[in-house]
Amino acid sequence: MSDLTIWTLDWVPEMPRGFVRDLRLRWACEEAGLAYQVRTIPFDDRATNHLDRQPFGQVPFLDDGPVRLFESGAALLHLARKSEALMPRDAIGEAGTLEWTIAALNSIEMVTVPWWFLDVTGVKENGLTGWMSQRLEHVERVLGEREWLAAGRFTVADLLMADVLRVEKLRAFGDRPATEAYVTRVTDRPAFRRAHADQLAHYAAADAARTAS
Ligand SMILES: N[C@@H](CCC(=O)N[C@@H](CS)C(=O)NCC(=O)O)C(=O)O
Repeated sequence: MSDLTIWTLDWVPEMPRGFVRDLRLRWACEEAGLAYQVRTIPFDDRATNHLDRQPFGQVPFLDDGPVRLFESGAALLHLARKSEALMPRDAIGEAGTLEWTIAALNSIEMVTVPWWFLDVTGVKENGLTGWMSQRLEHVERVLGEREWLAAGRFTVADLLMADVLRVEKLRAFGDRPATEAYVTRVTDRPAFRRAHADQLAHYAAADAARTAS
């Protein structure tokens, strides 16, 4: 048995399947060739049934032997320290990977997730659209100039940025050809495809178990 355990929910409705953030950790392990197992907490009562592991009642969280982490970004950086496939070992490449990993979370996802939530509630005027457009245009400019965010190669920063940007509503919003090509390129990687298929299979098996019980 591997020391790495990725924790997620035992079941979710159709809508977030393929997007539950355990996929980020599965994907990183697949890229790095790290063995892992997946364990689950019950979807029912999820807001309070694992607060000792994730203080906001969310998933994913990670065990690496005695090391325990919540927040997908923290778990990804932990995995990146285990494998050069995710983060170069030279100081400049590592710094670029760190800054773009944090940028994906704190400059992009910070606005895209609230924008998406407001959008699905059906608000007539989404007040976050201007702010989000500005951020996405900056990413578009960067990706128009280079293939990867850091170190001239795929890193965990690309994994995270592509995961943030691959949301259908975002892809359908505006016209950003360099970003679209980037998201397609990164999510075409075999490691993403395996992680994505495994998450879908996990929830399909959960459906089957629910039906049987
Ligand atoms: N900042 C957290 C966000 C985690 C998050 O949003 N998790 C979602 C699944 S992708 C969740 O647990 N949702 C259930 C809920 O909030 O009740 C991270 O990146 O780990």
